Amino acid sequence: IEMNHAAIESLEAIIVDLPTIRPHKLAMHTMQNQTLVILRLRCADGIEGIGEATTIGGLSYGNESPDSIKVNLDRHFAPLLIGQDASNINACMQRIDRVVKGNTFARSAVETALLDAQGKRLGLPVSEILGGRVRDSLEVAWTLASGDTRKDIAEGEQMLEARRHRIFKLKIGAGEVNKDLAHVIAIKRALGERASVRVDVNQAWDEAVALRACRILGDNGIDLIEQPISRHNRGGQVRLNQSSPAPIMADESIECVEDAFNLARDGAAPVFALKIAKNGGPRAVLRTASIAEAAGIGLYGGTMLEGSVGTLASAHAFITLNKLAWDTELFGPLLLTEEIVTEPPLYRDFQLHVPRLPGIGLTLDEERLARFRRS
Ligand code: MUC
Ligand code: MG
Repeated sequence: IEMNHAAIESLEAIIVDLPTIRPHKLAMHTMQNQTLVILRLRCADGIEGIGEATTIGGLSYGNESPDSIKVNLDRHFAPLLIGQDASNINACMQRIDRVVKGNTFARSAVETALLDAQGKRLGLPVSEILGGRVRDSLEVAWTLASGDTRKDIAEGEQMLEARRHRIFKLKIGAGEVNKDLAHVIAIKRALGERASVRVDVNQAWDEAVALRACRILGDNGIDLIEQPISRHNRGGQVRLNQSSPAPIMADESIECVEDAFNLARDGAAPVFALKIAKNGGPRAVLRTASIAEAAGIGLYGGTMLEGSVGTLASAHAFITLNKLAWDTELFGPLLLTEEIVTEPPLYRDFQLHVPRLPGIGLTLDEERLARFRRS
């Protein structure tokens, strides 16, 4: 029997609570802080891979919560992986596929940790393990979500001035629709042609409201409308896609790679938000990107507001893509006031710069991790 030098020895899932710079208001939840799940995957060759599974607002966004992610990693994923060869990522992920349904967030943490470990083992960045990067940095949007029009305009102006962001996404849908539209139009008027202004409705409208609202948004210079109606109303998404003057982006509609295929087949959206957590990891999200590319659908690099680990894991996948027509929103670490890695990701001149270091290129700061982990 051949020696398995990279046998997986342990998986440790750690819940981390971090403060945010301000409340972040979404249609279904207002974030007062952010909770990350950090995965440490230790191998017999002394290599440790790290991954992250992070969602928004407990169970208010998706099917997995930080608590369920940790329990499922500990009880269901770990026994499947311990003793397996960490250097064979295909074999490890296929072993999970055979037993585990859904749970793409937890799966993404595992796939990220395996890629990080393999990168460290071979001395290569994750982007190179994924076939090679075609760029070193990504344009990053910022979300204006203070809940206050004047504060949002001031924040947008500050970001333009600091050359940090020139694409802004507004989170609407929680309020009365006419008020929301007035909020968006006021921000677009203030920022004008200096910025791309987009909205994310997080499924809050019904089809009738969306038919009218999308027209008004498009007529007022809004560049992109993200997930205006429920992921369950596929017919409505197809109809809206035919009537809206501004392009519609699918976000919640994609909970797995198969959803992406079905949306593409139905002609439900001309733009897809790519999220590693909703597809099952950096490799899985590239399968959704391939479906989109084959269907002529534009790509956008999305986020679940992950910390540095999930953000750079996403970035390593996105920098391998030929074209991100709608850029990215990989700003998660900038929403947090504290870091749990030694060298935070670098944001400069509207871009996130992706390090050429082995793995995802991050080292956990043990002292900070100990301080912010949930006991
Ligand atoms: C979402 O729905 O896209 C991404 C950016 C942000 O502010 O919220 C998220 C989630
Ligand atoms: Mg969204």
